[in-house]
Formats: sequence, C-alpha cells, structure tokens
Amino acid sequence: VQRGRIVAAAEVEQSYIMIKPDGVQRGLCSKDLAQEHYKDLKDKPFFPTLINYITSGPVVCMAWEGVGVVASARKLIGATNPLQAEPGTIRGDLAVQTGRNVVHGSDSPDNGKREIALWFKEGELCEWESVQTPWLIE
Ligand code: IDP
Ligand code: MG
Repeated sequence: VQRGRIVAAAEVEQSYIMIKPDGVQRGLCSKDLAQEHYKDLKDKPFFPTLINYITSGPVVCMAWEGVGVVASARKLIGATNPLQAEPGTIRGDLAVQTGRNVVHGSDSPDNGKREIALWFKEGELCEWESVQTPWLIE
C-alpha cells in the first residue's frame, strides 16, 4: 500500500470499504432480479435453490470489457461443476459443488449485454480508455 502518494499535486486518498455483518446477512439482491437473471433456467429442478443461493447475501457486480472477454472470463472461471473445473481456474481451485460455485460469468456476448443492463442502471458504468490500450490492441 502506498500512502501519501502525490499525483499532480493532489493527495491520493484511500478509503477502507467493508460490507458489515448485517449487509452480508440481509439478502439485498432481490428475488425478482435473480429470477430475471437466470430466466433461461427457470424450468430446471434446481431453480428454486439457485435463486435462494444467489439472494442469500450481497454479490459484487462487475462489467468486464475487452477483446474476447466472454470466452476468456469463462476460461478463468472454469467448468460449471467445480469437480470438472481445471486446477488454476477459480471454480477448480476454490469450489466443490455446482450449487456453490462462487462466481458467475456470462456465456455469450448477447447475454453479457443483457445481464449488464439488468444489474447496472444507466450511468452507473463509465467508459474510459486506458493510455495503454494502443500498446495492447493494434
Ligand atoms: P454456468 O454458471 O457455468 O454458466 P449454468 O448452466 O448457466 O452454468 O447454471 C447457472 C448456475 O446454476 C450454475 O453456475 C450453478 O450455480 C447453478 N446450477 C447449474 N446446474 C446445477 C445443478 O445441477 N445443481 C445445482 N445448481 C446448479
Ligand atoms: Mg450460465
């Protein structure tokens, strides 16, 4: 951790953010949102337990953007069943059961768009270009 770093004459601040125990316990993700997110699976026998799982506590939402990011993220996440996920993947290293597989990643660019529109409101995401972009993408 760098403290008191000076950037363009302005002090860079640090803020410690913590989700407190009540935040974790209160199930702040609504059932409606969870059901809409997983609507393709609504006829599966595990749908009710999946909705209970996803709404059991807060989740951290991210929108990743990049060339081939849908497939790359799925590769990093690993197979749906953690026992079939390769070592080195998030599910392979950190999970045991399909019903507790720690992380979600959209399965197609279309679903990526749909899910991001569901979880983020207009204006909640900012678009910006890193100065490194031209050195990564020709
Ligand atoms: P994915 O997350 O790898 O894309 P999907 O088939 O889209 O897998 O299923 C969505 C989520 O539903 C899974 O990540 C897992 O949490 C849950 N799920 C899928 N199949 C089962 C099952 O057979 N039992 C319990 N939960 C399941
Ligand atoms: Mg899926």
